Amino acid sequence: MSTYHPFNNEEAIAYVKEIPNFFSQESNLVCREIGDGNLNLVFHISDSNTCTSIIVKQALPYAKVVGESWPLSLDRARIEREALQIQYHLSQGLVPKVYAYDEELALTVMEDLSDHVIMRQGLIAGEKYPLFAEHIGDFLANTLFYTSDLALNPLDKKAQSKKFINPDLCKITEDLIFEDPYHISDNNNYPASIEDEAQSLRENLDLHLEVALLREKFLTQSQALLHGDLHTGSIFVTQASTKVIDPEFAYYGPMGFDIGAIIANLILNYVAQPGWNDTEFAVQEKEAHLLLTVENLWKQFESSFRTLWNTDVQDLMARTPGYQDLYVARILQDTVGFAGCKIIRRIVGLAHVADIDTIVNDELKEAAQRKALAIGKQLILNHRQISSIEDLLRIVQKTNPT
Ligand code: SR1
Ligand code: MG
Repeated sequence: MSTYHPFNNEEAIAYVKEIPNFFSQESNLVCREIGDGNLNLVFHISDSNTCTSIIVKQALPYAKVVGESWPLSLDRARIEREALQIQYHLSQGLVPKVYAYDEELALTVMEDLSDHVIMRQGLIAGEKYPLFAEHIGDFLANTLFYTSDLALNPLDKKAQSKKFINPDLCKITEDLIFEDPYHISDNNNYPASIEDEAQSLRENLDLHLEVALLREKFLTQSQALLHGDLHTGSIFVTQASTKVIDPEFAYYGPMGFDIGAIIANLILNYVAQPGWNDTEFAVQEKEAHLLLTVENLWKQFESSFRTLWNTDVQDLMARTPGYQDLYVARILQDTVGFAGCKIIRRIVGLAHVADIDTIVNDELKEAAQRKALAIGKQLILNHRQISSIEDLLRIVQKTNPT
């Protein structure tokens, strides 16, 4: 057994050569470290003779984005791998297949998805993904329903939730999403040009109250096994295929947190459109498509989730008339509130999104930042009054910076 140390390219090649039935000893393996995320090493290894390829992902004992001063548990590699395996099974392959792993080395060997693109990059390039809403709606319905008390008996559910206590990564979310944007914090990161907006986030106590309620849900509601970081950088796409990656933030939490995360990232791309298109017509066309994607995603989730409930619910009390409607209505309200929190953190918090940060024109970039903050605030402030996905869409369309 090897003791933990971060791999270099040669070690990654030597490791995968030993995986049974994958590469032969005669393979001519080429390795590139391609990790561009905040936390891990990612090695892409391919055989130049056969073009077969594989990914080795290894956790670092600290947050790469900040450095060794921010230590992180290596157990997150186990959590990510176990979440991938559960989600692979529940979503019929909408996540990469795990081929091998080593807990001591905190590494997982998995399917290479290089024939896909990261959805955030695709959206920035103006691409559309016709099957995305349906795929992600189904992914969310299946993974959330089948890991909840609706489908698991309470003993199995508690046994499973114990394996996904993920304190270090939850703490990142608790701080970066639910606390820092509303206070002075060294973690915050925004240009001086929007200091007025940041100050108003710090002073708006009505907003703080709603964020405190959402934070409480994140801290206490063990509703289902979440992906935990479901932004458009955690999804690989082609026109025909969708694959969800990187569930290292997985834990038992409120369902709306995952749904809100992906909707927030579609809205962040929506507010960025004037920065990426030359004509008003093109902006409006892209905006309409993104809002339709949000609507279809929620509708697909709701319809699949209700179908699973009607055919496969195990909890007797969940069959009580009216309960399903109340349950779904609360998921929608949580979704809207969490989406608002996720939008705000990407503008004033530590980690941003390329959809907005790489807009070249400074005026258009600032306009996108201000619009995102205005929408984020309205979603949070109104989330407890939301009763349909159309309510959310209206807020997004009608909200402009003051
Ligand atoms: C210190 S990690 C910063 C962010 O990157 C991840 O993707 C999560 O969203 C986290 O909040
Ligand atoms: Mg990630």
